[in-house]
Parts: sequence; C-alpha cells; structure tokens
Amino acid sequence: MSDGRGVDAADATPIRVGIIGCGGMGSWHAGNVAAQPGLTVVAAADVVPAAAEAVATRFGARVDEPDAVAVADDVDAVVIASSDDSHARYAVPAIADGKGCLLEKPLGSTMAQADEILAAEVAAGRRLVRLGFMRELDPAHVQVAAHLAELGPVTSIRGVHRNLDPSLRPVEMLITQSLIHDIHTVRWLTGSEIDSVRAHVVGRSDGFRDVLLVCTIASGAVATLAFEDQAFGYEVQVEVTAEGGMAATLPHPRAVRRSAEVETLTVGADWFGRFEDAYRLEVEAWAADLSAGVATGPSVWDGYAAQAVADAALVAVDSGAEEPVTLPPRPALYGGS
Ligand code: ISE
Repeated sequence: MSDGRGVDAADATPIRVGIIGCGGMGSWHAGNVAAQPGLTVVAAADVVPAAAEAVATRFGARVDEPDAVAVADDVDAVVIASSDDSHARYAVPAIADGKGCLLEKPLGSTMAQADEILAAEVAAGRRLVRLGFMRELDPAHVQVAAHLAELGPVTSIRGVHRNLDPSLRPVEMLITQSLIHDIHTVRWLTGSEIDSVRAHVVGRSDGFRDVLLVCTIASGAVATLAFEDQAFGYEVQVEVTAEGGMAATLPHPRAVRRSAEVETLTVGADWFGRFEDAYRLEVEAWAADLSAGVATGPSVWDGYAAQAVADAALVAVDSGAEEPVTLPPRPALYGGS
C-alpha cells in the first residue's frame, strides 16, 4: 500500500504480509492471504509464541514480535487479528508507517482505543485500513442490500445473532465484540447513523445471557438486534422491512438432508463455516486494495460509529433508559464535509 503500486497483482512482486495475532481468526486470514497470487505471508506474530510458530511453519514465514511486524521494513501490509484491546497498539504504528491493514473488528474494546485509530488514519491523510465487518461481503447480505435498493426506504430491521460459545463472556464483550457486527449491518443497510439505543440484558439461571438492543435510526427507521450467547448453534440473520416490501437472509445457507420422514438442515457451530465465503472475498478485495494502493470497504469511520453505538448501549445496560449516541463530525477522509 505504501507505494501505491497500481499494477496487475499477478504480474507484480507479491505484496509481503505480516500476520499480527495468529489465533483462530488470524490463522484463517493467513490461509486466505496465502491463496492470493499477489500476496505472500512473510511474518507471523502473537503474544503466544506457539500460535505464531504454527502460522509461520504453515506458510514459510518468520516468527517476529507483534510490535516489530507493525513497522518492519520488509512487511508491506498487515492483518491485525490480535485481542480487541490490542488493535490500536499495532494499528497506530502500522498506519503511521503507511502499511495497508486488514484490521479485525472492533476498533478496540473502548472508545479511547477507537479514537486513537481514527486520529492516526486522519493524520495519515488517506485510507489505509479495511475493517473486518465482513458481512458486507457475505453473498446473502449482499443480496439483501441489492433488494433494498429496489424496495425504497427502510422502515425497520430485525437482527438475530446466535453464538455457540463455550466461554461465558461479560456483557461488555457481547456488545463490543458480537453485536457490533449487527450494529454495522444496520448502518450499512440503511446508509444512516443510529441516534439512540436502549438495551435489555437477560441473565438465565445458568448464567447465559441474551442482549436485546432497540435502536432508533436517523432516517426514522427502528432496529431490534437480538444476541444470544451459548445458543444451540451459530446463526446470523437479518430481516429488513422497506416501504415496498421486505428482504431477509435465510437462516441456513447450507444443504438440506432428507432421509426416512426426516428433513434436516445443519446448523453450524461457528462463524468460520457460516462466513467462509465472506472471509475469502474480504481478503480478495483487500488484495485488490493493496495492489491499487487505496483502501476500500468498511472503514475506520464505520468502526468508530459502530463503537459509539456500542458505547451508548453499555451506558443503557446500566441506566435502563434510552441513551443518545454522540458522534463527532465525520472527517472529510470518510466523506464528511
Ligand atoms: C466473533 O469475533 C465474530 O466476529 C463473529 O462473527 C461473531 O459472531 C462472534 O460473536 C464474535 O465473537
């Protein structure tokens, strides 16, 4: 990204990619990066050395320290898939160094971390980050967006997001790590900001949690976003009503099985299966970004605006009231005035 090559990726020297954070998501992205003819994995870093070693061995890369990879001279671009609260630590120097970044969502665990990344990219004066809101690449979500373009203004959105997660996460993480996707989906499909949010948290007797967000949207529409942790499987659905009709993703985009008197649709266990195509298409789009020298797709501003909604939702969990979402003016870099 730093030299804005603008050449055909297949003919060019491969762009050298460092993977910062080699857990489940980082190693998944590494596989997609290695499959791109224009990209090559040259460095792998993780605070858990064995995780970095596994990725390095698989792709013939070197193991390095995460802080070093973010600014290494022989790394052109980075995938940042470390823990949420460390995204700013690696993204800020990588941006200052002119590296293209595929940065996992969210921008951070806190608004202060989101602020740091926004300030860094605004200071750089150009978009370097593609943020990992990969539902924008999911074929089912893309079809919903295409239908909505013909159905007129959106009046309401319902999102359902279920995880089958063995660990019990605090409500803060359910909102900043999981519901943040659904918050982004609302902004993306309506093209409008969320003005205010109410939150309802349901604890079950075994400690599992459901979180329901009710969002008012600047366009006048309303969104209800339901997240269920430790559910029966992994599912993400969105249903949108518009003035001219409705569009929805189907719950199970996989094959049906029929045997004597039984028809079965398999429910997946995690996001790697449900969003396999989206993650592959995301890295393909990122490779095109890197060879063109410009970042496209979900932006740092998208991450910032979604984080502001998550932040207001956390206030709403405690207050029980409708909480306003406050956003600074959108910087010119992201289409603001
Ligand atoms: C995870 O980080 C993801 O991005 C998944 O898409 C989401 O379903 C899950 O809740 C998150 O923890």
